[in-house]
Amino acid sequence: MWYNEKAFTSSRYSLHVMDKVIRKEKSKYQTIELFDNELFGKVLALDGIYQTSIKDEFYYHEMIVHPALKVSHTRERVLIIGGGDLGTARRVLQYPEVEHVDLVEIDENVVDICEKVMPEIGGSAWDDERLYVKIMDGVEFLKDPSPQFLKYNVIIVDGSDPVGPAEVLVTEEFYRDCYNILEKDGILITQSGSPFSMKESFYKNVKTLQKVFDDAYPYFSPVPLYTNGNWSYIMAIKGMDLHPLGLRRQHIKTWEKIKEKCKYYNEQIHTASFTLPEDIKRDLFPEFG
Ligand code: SPD
Repeated sequence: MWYNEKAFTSSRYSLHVMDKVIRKEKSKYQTIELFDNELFGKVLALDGIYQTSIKDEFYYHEMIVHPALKVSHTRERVLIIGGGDLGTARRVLQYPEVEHVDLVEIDENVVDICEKVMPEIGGSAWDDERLYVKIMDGVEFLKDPSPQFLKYNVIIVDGSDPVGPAEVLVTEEFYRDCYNILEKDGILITQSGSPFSMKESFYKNVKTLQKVFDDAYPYFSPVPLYTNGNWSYIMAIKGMDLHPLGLRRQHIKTWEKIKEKCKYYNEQIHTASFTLPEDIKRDLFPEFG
């Protein structure tokens, strides 16, 4: 039996299902499916779209976390929107300077299934006392801060693809709310889909972030589970003192330790990932020539 990804583009990526679909359930928000594949191990799909797998998750999770945490000046407080498998949280919590992480996931069932069926993705994050998992809509969370609400140094938006239900996570209003709860010199990272098959939404996303933030830089990496070549992310910066290729002297020691835990990410990958392909440079950054 083969699983056909229900991609919204005109290409589909099929994966062989070993034995049978391990779990399939409809939550209040989406259809959650888990199956085993020879190459990827356990694979999680939401509404028919692959999200993550045991064997390749490090490509995506290392790239959505380390570029921000490496260049940020301060990293005490981090907000993750989405990311119910805890793969993003696990990487954030590798930094000893991180004191508090709020993870806001809309779908309780995703967290529950991931904890029971693929706990390896979140690893030690499941028991880390610095992590606070809140089951609620990320958009609502930003609108209704608690009285003790403190601002964040880094926000990571680890949602589904920026089309359909997750479209609210790429609006100007959502990004303004994010900007307002970031500290000065704060960083937001979002995954922004395939720069090839989701080009239109990717371009729009970059432009919206450039408008709301003081600067925004796309970057790229391969994710074997995701279709159509490279995957894109955007780093948006509040304030004028940060640059995606910077590393503060006081963070060098931490970085040396983090590096040992990575399987994909390193300094060279970091620098190379911000290199713009010619078409994107021409379309989005013509001033760079
Ligand atoms: N094409 C699917 C992109 C999904 C991105 N988010 C995945 C969540 C993994 N933590």
